[in-house]
Amino acid sequence: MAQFSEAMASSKSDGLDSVISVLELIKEPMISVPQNYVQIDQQDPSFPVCSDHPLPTLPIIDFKLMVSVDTKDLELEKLHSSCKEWGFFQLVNHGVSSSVMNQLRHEIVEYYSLPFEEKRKYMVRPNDFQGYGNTKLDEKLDWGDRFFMITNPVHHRKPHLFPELPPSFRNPLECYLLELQRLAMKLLGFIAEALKVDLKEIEEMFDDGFQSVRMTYYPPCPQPELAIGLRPHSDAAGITILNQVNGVDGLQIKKGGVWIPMKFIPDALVVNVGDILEIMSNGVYKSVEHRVTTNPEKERISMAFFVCPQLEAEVGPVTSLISPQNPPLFRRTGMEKYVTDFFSRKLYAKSFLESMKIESTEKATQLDGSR
Ligand SMILES: O=C(O)CCC(=O)C(=O)O
Repeated sequence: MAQFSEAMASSKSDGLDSVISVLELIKEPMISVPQNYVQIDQQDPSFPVCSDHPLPTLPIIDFKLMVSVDTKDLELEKLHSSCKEWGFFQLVNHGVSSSVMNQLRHEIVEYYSLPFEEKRKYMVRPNDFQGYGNTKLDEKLDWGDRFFMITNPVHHRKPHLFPELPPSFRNPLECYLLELQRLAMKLLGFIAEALKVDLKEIEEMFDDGFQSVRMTYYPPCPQPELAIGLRPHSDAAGITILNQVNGVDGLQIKKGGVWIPMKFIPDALVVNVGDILEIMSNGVYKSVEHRVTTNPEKERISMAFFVCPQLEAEVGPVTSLISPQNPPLFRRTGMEKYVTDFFSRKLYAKSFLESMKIESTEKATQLDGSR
């Protein structure tokens, strides 16, 4: 565990000067975004907005239909094809208490309206990456104030973050996380069924697993065509459950080389396949690149919950999916090393998953041998 903590501590931000708040920045009237926020990727087209091309809609999975004997098989098929073809779906009738969700929404808005001096207490500290702020990943910055923290195992919680949140925020957040953890375990069970792999193997890996949350506030942006709320990336997790807290759109998913905007469905949660599930399914399911655009008028608030295996688990293709006809596409590695390696890299597209591919390792070994 020490190796994990030390490596994580030295892996990211090098001091408070690299942590910036966009909310603070926009307190001064602004008509153009500062140069270090200009980073829109012009290469991949967005889906054309015109009546000839109706917007492709993200699959919708109804949790109620999945738990009902009469409708389960059909919904499982839909789940399987959504994870294969989209890597994303909207989950309705998920059963997460609406009072907990409403309370949480209210408290997140309250949190972001706290004076900067209050939020400063939770700021990302030197040589860390957990906490509040817009951490500098490279010379360019995303247009959003994030708050990232590890929430499970509980002894990995930073004493100045989760435990120090105002109780009015901390308590509904704790209830929400417990509900999401239960929901995640059920979803992973259905995913195991859909993939036809041993349910126990998946349950044992993810039970009381490594979990984290990223809450993000994307303020209105004076030049949305130039800045990006969150740069393109896939998630390192098993699955991610995203709550679009204030219902403002902005999430886009890359499919067939085109960015497709996702339409908000009230009370739905968005679930996506992460890199670990792509690895475990040996590439059957896809972790898909996504990004968040900015909006000239409205702020967007989201909370992503990342569900991963236990730190003691081994990440790799599920053995029952491997055969001479279907050889492993990804390397196996301990979860602790996986997390450390992930946090020591830049968040960029699917670069981390690429590094896990057997092909690339072999190529690297061959290259090393030829030096
Ligand atoms: O804010 C969003 O909608 C997406 C958040 C996300 O992708 C992340 O936090 O990794």
